[in-house]
Amino acid sequence: MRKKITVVGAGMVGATLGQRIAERDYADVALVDVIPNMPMGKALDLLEAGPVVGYDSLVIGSNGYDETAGSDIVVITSGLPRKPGMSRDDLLRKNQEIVTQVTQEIVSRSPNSILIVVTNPLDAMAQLAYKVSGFPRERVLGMAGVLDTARFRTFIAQELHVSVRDVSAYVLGGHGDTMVPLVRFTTVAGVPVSKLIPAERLAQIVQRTRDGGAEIVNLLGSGSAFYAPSAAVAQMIDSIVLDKKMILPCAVHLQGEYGVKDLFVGVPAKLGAKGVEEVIQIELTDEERAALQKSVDAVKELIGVMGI
Ligand code: TXD
Repeated sequence: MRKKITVVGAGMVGATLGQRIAERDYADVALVDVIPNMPMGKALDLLEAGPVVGYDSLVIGSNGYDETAGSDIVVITSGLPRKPGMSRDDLLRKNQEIVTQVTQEIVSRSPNSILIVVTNPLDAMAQLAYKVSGFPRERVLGMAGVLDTARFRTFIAQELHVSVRDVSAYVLGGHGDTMVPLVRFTTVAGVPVSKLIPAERLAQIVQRTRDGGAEIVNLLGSGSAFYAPSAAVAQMIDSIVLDKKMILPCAVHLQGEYGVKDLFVGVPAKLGAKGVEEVIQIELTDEERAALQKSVDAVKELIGVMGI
């Protein structure tokens, strides 16, 4: 039987992800949103693209959760954008409410699903979904690292005029400001990037990667990035649905790895049919360890505000 993938939040990331999944033709898709009829409209539009593109994926939209029952994978993108006058903490609490409610609805109908959290602040929302769902850590993860490394890889490929496929990069830590790019493990066709790009220039590229989300927000004028984020989630889903066992940077519940306990932090993880099948541990330098600690502290602070 075809797999079933639910995407909660049929906004920019959610709907684009729905399209990417449908086009892969390996799963049916359910799109859920609170805006009346909107997910039904997007789902029907995607379904009607099937004959032209050549996929048979069934795509359904809903304002409720009955259609999501028995999902194999559920992606949570639902959330609010920050509005004028809203503090970071107000937004955090609002998204806490949304992600809590969504997770409860999902868990009651798809108790064996794998949850992939996308809503920001990413690491804190993943922790919340983990706590609310009661799922084992194998089945709750957050998307951020694949996007951050994709940005890093793009800029390196541009700098060196090489294929993006030849650039592999590692990013640890939280999403955004506290991200820890591991330049030591970043290579171009196997050659360490530090041998190809001068340190000063590399530092600029790292900074641009850190600010990657803001750069897009400023250009768009309203809303935030969605093509690269949805592509990143789709790659994680590929590895799970096709049991590819790719090692991808994801937010994972650490249980002692990297010296961190009971906290979601971005680390390289092996993704397969069971979800997170292994957390890959690499030796860090003191400097990298200190940078990771900053990430850990930032996530802890948000969790403190949420009171979970
Ligand atoms: O790297 C990453 N993790 C990220 C995270 C990359 C890109 C976007 N990132 C975050 O994902 C972003 O900061 C937001 O928190 C989410 C979704 O971003 P998107 O750009 O798709 O936002 P939209 O277009 O506003 O879509 C959110 C949808 C919107 O249609 C709302 O009506 C819906 O979520 N929404 C809900 N759906 C279901 N249930 C509830 N309660 C709900 N509340 C809002």
